[in-house]
Amino acid sequence: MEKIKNFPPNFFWGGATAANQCEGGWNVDGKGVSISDIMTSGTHKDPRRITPNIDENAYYYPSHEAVDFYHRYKEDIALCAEMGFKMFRMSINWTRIFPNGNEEEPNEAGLEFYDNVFRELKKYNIEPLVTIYHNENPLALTFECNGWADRKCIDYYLNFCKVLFTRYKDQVKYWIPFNEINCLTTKLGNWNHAGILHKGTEFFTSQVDEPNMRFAALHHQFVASARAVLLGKEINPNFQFGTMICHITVYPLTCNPDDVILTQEEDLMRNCFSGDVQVKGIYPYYIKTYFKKNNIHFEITEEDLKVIKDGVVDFYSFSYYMSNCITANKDATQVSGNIMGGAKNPYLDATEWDWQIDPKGLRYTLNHVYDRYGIPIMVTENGLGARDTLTSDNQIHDDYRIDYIKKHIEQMQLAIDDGVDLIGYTPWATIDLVSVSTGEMEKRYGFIYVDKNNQGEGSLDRYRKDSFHWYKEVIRSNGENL
Ligand code: BGP
Repeated sequence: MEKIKNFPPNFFWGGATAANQCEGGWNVDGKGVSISDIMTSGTHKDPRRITPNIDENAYYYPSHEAVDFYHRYKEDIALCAEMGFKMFRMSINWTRIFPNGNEEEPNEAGLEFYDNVFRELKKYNIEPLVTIYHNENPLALTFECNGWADRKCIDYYLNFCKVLFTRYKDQVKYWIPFNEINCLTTKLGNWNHAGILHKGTEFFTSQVDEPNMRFAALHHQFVASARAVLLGKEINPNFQFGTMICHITVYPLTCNPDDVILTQEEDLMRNCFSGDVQVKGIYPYYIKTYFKKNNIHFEITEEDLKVIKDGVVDFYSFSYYMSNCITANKDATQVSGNIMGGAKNPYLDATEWDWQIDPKGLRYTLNHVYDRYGIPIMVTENGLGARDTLTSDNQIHDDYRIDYIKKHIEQMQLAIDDGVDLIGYTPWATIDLVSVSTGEMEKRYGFIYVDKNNQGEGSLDRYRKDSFHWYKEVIRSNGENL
């Protein structure tokens, strides 16, 4: 059948990053310590540890140097421009601006760093897409009020937002208040999404769960997000705000109605709940029932509900890496790596980290989301984590990454043809950086290779991968030449 629609002419082709995973410079120019700075390195089998007692000799902390974007942003942005980027997704490290999160006055050196980054992007006509919060909570707020468990954090965050909106009102138009806000619907989100320290433990941990606290933290982030939207629009009515949902697309493993019902529950809780709050401005019926049945209590004021209703976002953005199969059958074979578990899908291949690769699921998801919300959509993360090899003549032949991204772009094209209003694609990641789940450097996602290994050794030199040249042509041809 003939295609009706192609990628629109002003489509935002680009790439994504996050401050804590690429900047490094963790303690320079007045920067404070963030919760990501106290996460040790780890491996697939031995997950990252998180300790507030920084001991440089005992542990390796990947974010302390990361890939040194802090000092190399000019070189990196020039490479993005060479690929033809229209959009660059980045986050602002809260602790560069407010080292402890609670100061009255911001740290000028931190603000200047982002002035410089925006100036550099502007030079090449690259639109910034700024995540205000990407796991960079100030550690001091953990000690002061247990992070987002306390609603005090909302005011600190708003103060941070006010400084950003005022300072960058002419440099930045697109904002994402929280990265993957819905991770707090599972215990996975406990540590790096909310900065909550569990009582009686020396460590932050994602193994201990306290649902009351977790859902309270999520609620505080919803209120903070809505207040940020309202405040931002006062400062510049042209600002556009978006969700950022870690979209875990779910299928019933079989047509057994028990599997179908479970899948629906999972979709509502993991994906729809946060989207419904941020896009529709409501606390949906199913979550109220869930809270009642599971005895979950935390404070929701009338004022909170009003703010949530008024402060809805303008676009829906999400990360898409995989899909999960859900089943009531306890004996079904499970996948080890999929975020939030799930049963093995016999029709799909998986990455080395056992994330099930499902390009068609992206088209399905885009239609699902557009049907539910009917607002513009951006895919703000999608990509393949893989071990790359640097050849003796400094080449990286990552045809597996090209294959992954190509297949996902094909499905985005089909979704656009279906009628979905997709406006941008910023795959993860622009450049190799520190992996969140493992802390490894060698789980690479970038179009740009960085010479650094899991132990933190390497020259930090940048090299163009084969995918770099390929993506450049994709952008040049506006998605025609895949
Ligand atoms: C998302 C995060 C990113 C990124 C990505 C890949 O959840 O928003 O920060 O890291 O996942 O995950 P990982 O690094 O664990 O492979």
